[in-house]
Amino acid sequence: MKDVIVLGCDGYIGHALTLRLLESGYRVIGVDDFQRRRHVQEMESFSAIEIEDQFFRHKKFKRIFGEDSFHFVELNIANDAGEMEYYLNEMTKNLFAVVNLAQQPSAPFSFKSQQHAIDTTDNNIIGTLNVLFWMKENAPDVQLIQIGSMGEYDHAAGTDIPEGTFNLEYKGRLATDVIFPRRPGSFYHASKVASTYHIDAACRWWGLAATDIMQGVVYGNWTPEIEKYGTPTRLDSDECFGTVVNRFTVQAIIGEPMTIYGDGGQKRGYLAINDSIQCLMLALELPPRKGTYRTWNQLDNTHSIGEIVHIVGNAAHKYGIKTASVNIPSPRVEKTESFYYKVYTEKLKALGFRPTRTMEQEVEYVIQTLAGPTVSELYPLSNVVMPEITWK
Ligand code: USQ
Repeated sequence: MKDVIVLGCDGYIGHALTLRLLESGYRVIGVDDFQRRRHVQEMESFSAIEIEDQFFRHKKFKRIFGEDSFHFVELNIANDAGEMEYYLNEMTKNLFAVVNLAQQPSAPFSFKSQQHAIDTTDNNIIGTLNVLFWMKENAPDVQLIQIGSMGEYDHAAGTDIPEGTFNLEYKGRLATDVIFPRRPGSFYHASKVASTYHIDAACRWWGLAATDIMQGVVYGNWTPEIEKYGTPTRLDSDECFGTVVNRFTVQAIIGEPMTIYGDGGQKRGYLAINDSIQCLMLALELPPRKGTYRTWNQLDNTHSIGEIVHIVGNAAHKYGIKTASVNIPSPRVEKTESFYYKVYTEKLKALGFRPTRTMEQEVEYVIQTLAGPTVSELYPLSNVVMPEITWK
């Protein structure tokens, strides 16, 4: 049995990935400090789709997949490198890969205060450094998979966006495999840029192998394992942890207008959670050679915010839900008029990636899961519809 360490196993993607790994026969060493649960509480919000208590979840994994299939340690990887080293060495038997999802993932949360910017930076950058140093000493031959962000690039720069690296011609000479210029959209995204450089360097200096994924905005809740075992991942809708499709879907269900920031012309890349997991599994099962830093853009489609309002609206109307939208000044510093946006996504396709879920399907799945007699339990989420955190 192969071991995979999932750092951040209790998060939105971490939980869905852990289930897929267990279902695929891997032994999972899960690490989390439950900060996502605490941060959503700090936003005075809750997951619209009810999730299990963490300890109940872990017992369930063991019951379904076997006592030795899943092991968990509660730990913050940025705060305690010593403890992390001790537990990871104790718990792993036949390590195959390390997946680092133990990151503070919200751009607005990183702007909540100076301390939030510092905590995001510490958590994400120091956490990643601790993982790299642990791997150098203890697991130099296994792959690191890390999720970076499409927001490391300037979305509105007006150029095509290649896959992480590109060939740069300057004064008639060609530099190959150069890291494509970054211009992060928030303190959170800046922490991801730092990790890009740290991971690339660790591959060059120490011979590690890594896949650093530039992922778009993830949405939805369906995976075959979530459905089969009735163990959903979280679905947030507050201004920090609700990504825009999930936020609009919940807003539609509770009868609030969809909050379009600015003109709504801003484009982003999007991906259903099942397809995010599909891509992570491709990275895992087709590792790069030792000493290789590999990066790709991970998204299925690009949309403007205005298009997403239509997609959510059309899906909601099928269930008799009337929707509305409101344009409010963007709390972020971002271009919200329509702009040129072309992202290359050839590498994943070459590895066999085929999207399985459309945005419409995911919105309908969430509506089917949430709409009904108990929808009134979601009404308190009306309090987290309007954004209050600004970039300025
Ligand atoms: N937006 C609205 N209305 C809302 C919420 C968001 O118009 O109520 C707009 C934002 O202005 C932004 C776009 O939707 O232009 C996406 O915002 P988001 O909150 O869904 O996503 P973002 O802050 O970009 O971050 C999310 C994840 C992050 C990941 C990133 C990928 O939280 O972890 O790295 O998506 S990317 O967007 O490509 O940078």
